[in-house]
Amino acid sequence: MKRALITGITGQDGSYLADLLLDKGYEVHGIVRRSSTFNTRRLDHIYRDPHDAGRRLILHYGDVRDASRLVTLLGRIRPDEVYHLAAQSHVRVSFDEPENTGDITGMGTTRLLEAVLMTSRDRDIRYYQASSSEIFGAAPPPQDERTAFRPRSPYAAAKLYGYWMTRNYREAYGLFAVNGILFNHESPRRGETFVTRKIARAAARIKAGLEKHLYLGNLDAVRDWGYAPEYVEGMWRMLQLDRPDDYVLATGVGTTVRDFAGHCFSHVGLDWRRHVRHDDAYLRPTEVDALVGDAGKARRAFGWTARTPVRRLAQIMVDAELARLAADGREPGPPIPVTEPPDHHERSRPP
Ligand code: NDP
Ligand code: GDR
Repeated sequence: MKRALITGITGQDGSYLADLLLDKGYEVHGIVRRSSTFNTRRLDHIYRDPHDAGRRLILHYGDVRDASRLVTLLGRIRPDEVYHLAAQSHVRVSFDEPENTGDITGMGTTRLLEAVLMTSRDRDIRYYQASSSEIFGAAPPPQDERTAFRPRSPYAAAKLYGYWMTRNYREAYGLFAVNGILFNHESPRRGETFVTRKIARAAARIKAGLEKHLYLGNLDAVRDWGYAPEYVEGMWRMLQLDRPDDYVLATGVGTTVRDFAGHCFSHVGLDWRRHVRHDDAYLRPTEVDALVGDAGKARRAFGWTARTPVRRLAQIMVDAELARLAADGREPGPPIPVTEPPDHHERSRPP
């Protein structure tokens, strides 16, 4: 039985990847941060009691800021494949917490790569790095593996450092290490403060009469939004190749935030213009105007293509929000605002 270790298993991608690897017969180990409240909600459907002898999902406390713990876990688990997904992954928050983002998203990668190297002496470990289209930043679309990097946020700079460290461990030590340069991918499991989930959730709540307005920042930003379960399949495929390399995963279609809102609201018979309002708080000190990827290299190497068009993605996400409201038995009541982290006023956009 193959054994995989996933950092960031409690996140959107980690939970879909755990589903996929369990389906493929893997024993799946995940690193979970200790928290005063449950942070394993996305794993509830696959969680099995630790006393269940047949379980194949095993969770361990750990943190990518804690190097010795990573070495201990790697030595004990002895995985065949390591998927490094843990990150402070919110671009806007990275402007509020640049140092923390550098520590987790940047240095966390080096700590894990070192732990992999230290414990892989007599065996091959395959390592996946969750790299990001954000490393292209201000470079005009379409972007692919040969596009120059022009990061525009502390998050993007930290991810670019992780990208180069991954390449360096591949070239310096012969580690089977790949960068998956993934463009935005979304799902009903997306964090509530990312724009697609925020819009889908608000459209459903407004339809249900729970809220009236949705506050957003830059509606002109263009992103290449795909469906997350297809992207974790691409991560796995990259680790099954004969040789390690770096690959873009993307749909190739760009959509503005405005049009994504249009797709979500029209799905529930509403006009987004009547409900969306502007709030400067959601603008970023430096914005990435347009990311649209070319995944041709992944298609040629392992036959990967995105299959879910953006309008369908919006419908899937809104339908999931409506189903959540129905399951909660929610009647129209006092509005619960769609919020972002409280310190979002701290930095203003430069003139
Ligand atoms: P999420 O924000 O949903 O998940 C991030 C995960 O990292 C969570 O499990 C979180 O734990 C964990 N984490 C955060 N800090 C630490 C830490 N110090 N130690 C250990 N674990 C930590 O991200 P996604 O699932 O959307 O993305 C997965 C990865 O892919 C990230 O690295 C992201 O930057 C990258 N990426 C994502 C894209 C996307 O469109 N989704 C596109 C390109 C790259 P907790 O649940 O406790 O917060
Ligand atoms: P992004 O995702 O920054 O692309 O990073 P996000 O959904 O946060 O923003 C996308 C675009 O929407 C604009 N926007 C808003 N964004 C948020 N969060 N809230 C708003 O109210 C709002 N209004 C407009 C943003 O300015 C931006 O242009 C995601 C993350 O998953 C990263 O971890 C990953 O690396 C990249 O995708 C690829």
